[in-house]
Amino acid sequence: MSSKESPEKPQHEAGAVTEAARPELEEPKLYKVVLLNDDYTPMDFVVVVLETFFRMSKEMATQIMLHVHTRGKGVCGVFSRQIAETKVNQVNAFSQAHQHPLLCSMEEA
Ligand code: TYC
Repeated sequence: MSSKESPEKPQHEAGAVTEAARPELEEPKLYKVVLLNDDYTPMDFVVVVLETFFRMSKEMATQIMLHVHTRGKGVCGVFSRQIAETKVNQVNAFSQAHQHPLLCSMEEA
């Protein structure tokens, strides 16, 4: 494509007006960031993780923590791949630094 052309710009050629072919762009995939239950991480620590890394209120963080505690896992949020990877790495590093076995992972949404 020359510097003057763009996919949105109609092409004028010998009186004909045509739309340039515009390749379809795929929607970027989304990923659920998931927290897993374990028997050792203190409930208060999980609430702090949800408040700190997922910007939840204490009330919402407590609800999600109790959901994970009773059901085994729960969704903390849905993000693009890069943001989801960053959240997972931040949470797991924070848990390790505090010597808790809390695990965070991601799944295609
Ligand atoms: N099951 C933990 C306890 O009884 C609390 C907990 C909740 C741990 C959620 C992890 O993702 C988790 N102390």
